[in-house]
Amino acid sequence: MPKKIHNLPITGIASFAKYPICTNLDELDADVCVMGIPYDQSTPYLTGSKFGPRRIREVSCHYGRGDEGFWDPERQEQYLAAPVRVVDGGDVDIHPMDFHETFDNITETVRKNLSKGALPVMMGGDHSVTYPEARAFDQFEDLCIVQFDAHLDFGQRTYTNGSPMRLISQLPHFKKMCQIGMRGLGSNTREDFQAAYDFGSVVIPARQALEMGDAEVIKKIPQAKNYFVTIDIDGYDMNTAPGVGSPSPGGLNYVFETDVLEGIAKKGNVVGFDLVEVAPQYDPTGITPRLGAMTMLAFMGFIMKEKEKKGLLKHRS
Ligand SMILES: [Mn+2]
Repeated sequence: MPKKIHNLPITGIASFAKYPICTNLDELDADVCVMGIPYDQSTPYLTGSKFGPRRIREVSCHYGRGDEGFWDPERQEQYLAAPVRVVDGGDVDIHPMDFHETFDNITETVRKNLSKGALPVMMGGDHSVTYPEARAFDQFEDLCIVQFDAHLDFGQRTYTNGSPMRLISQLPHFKKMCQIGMRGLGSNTREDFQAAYDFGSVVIPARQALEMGDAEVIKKIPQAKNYFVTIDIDGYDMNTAPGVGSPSPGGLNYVFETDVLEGIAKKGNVVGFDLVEVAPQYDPTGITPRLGAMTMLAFMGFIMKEKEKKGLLKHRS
């Protein structure tokens, strides 16, 4: 009998959730490709989210289950089990000074994932990276972007981490938008909010979202064929996500947010998502990258469950 491999979280190379590594994207053959974007040059104040991907990878090793996937005792479902195939595609190449080159690398990398039929799951990095990611989805019709965030990110300082949603609203392939979790001080100006409303964005502030509950929030998200989701970790309350550049009290919680993510996966075809703004050095407890890793795994599970039901997995059992 072959010797049992224990594969503890502490052993091996720290790929995302210990999934196999495939950094040559020409050879990519998976349902999901997780990649890092260690970039925080667009952060005007508290930088550090460039360390997010490495730290998320490290803590995610705790949840390495491989082909067995995860049993969810609340939903009574097995998630991310074989034949679902997940790989860690490494990181987008970052130019240390020329952000245009970095942004082009991001767009090209997401395009490559899509051309290989893999769901791109990108780990920021600061929130500016969502704009170059979003550029890559121009092949999709009836596309809605859903954002979880404390901040509207509709600012006018172009290419900062406070402006990606405004830039995305100017992309011709995004006609629908929903923004969940906005609150409190330091968010965008009244004019920025007006610009989002004028675009037609459905804005659901944090308190309202929590009072409505997940079912009502899911209903308010515009119906679309395809969804691209951007999860800023600071949409969560700062007591569960202190490791961010702009922490905010009065935020969302894990149960609510993952329930809404599940609802989005059921509502339409999720074509990709990112999780951004984890800045580990502000959080000595390490709960922020952990919350990031678990949110990513949960959403990947919900998306793949829907693909499984529709017979859309690449490798059927
Ligand atoms: Mn943001």
